[in-house]
Amino acid sequence: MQPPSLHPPASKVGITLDQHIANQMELSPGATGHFTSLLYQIALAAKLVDARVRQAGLADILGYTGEVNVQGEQVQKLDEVANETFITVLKRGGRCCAIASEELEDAVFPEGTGRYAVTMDPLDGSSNIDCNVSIGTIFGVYRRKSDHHGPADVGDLLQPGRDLRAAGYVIYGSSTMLVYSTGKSVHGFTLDPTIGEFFLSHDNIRIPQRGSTFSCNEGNSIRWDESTRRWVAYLKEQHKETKRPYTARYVGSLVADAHRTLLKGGIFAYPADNKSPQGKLRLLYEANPFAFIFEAAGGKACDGKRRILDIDAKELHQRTPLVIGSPDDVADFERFARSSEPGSGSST
Ligand code: P6P
Repeated sequence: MQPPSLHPPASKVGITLDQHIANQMELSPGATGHFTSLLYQIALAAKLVDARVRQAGLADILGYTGEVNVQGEQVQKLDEVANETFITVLKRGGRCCAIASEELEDAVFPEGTGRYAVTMDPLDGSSNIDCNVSIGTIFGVYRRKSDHHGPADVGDLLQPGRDLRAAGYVIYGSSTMLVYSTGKSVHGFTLDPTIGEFFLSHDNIRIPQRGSTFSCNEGNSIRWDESTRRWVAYLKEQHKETKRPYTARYVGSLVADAHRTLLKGGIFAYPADNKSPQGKLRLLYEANPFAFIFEAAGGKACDGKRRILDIDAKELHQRTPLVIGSPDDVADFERFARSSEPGSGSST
């Protein structure tokens, strides 16, 4: 008996990412194709990075360069490869006027009249690279604010998350997936490495109203405030109607933890603590893109008190506490956070 063909007949071929993006453009009256072209470039860069991630163990690009990035973290070679790949592709594409990257202290302003600004973490979770844990790319796309006949400036990047035009991430895991949203819905595409094409595999992702998993680094609990500790203790209590006790899942790679939470429901939290009073994660290229995606999938995203997408961005590498997940689960977190406010008096 013949094994099933790896390449089904054309009639069975799924929807490619490029086709999906083109279809979305057709739904946008007056679209010029610039935004579509930018998304194609991001997908191309993702494929190029995927190829390098898959080779990393063999091509001796694991390990440290000895450099230290703006975060004060050891830069892994794969970080540099990913950063350079996205910047090169975006520059050549001509649709991007400004780029903020976790790997660069200052913004990059490609020449030309690009109408979009991109914020990105080119390879998030890179400390996990050499132990083969899933890592990822995170990106956000804004419309340019400055006059496109003149030079772009950092104001094109320092926009609130609610003004994002699109956001997405790539997870380089057991398979490589690109998940993106233009605000109304969220779609996932899985890479077929045999032909280098992303195919629609998760159409219109919706997060469950409530989950049964929580994801946070409890190793930090000694540094949390009392309300955060009480929130985790609450999740560990026995209470069938609210699916407690919850299961704990924490990879330590934001893209992996967020992706699981998006698909299965529950909550991911990287709260503030007395070592990182502003939180650890970055607003522009980690929190905002995921907040945009989670809200488009019916979820919620806050810093404990404020909606992430409403936080004003004052600097490129600004940190924020991040709580994302199912709406009921994020509401529980906010209830505990409010209980710590002076005069709250509320019992939780
Ligand atoms: P911790 C990875 O370094 C990262 O930036 C995110 O991907 C991840 O969510 C977080 O840091 C993990 O931080 O302190 O738990 O190791």
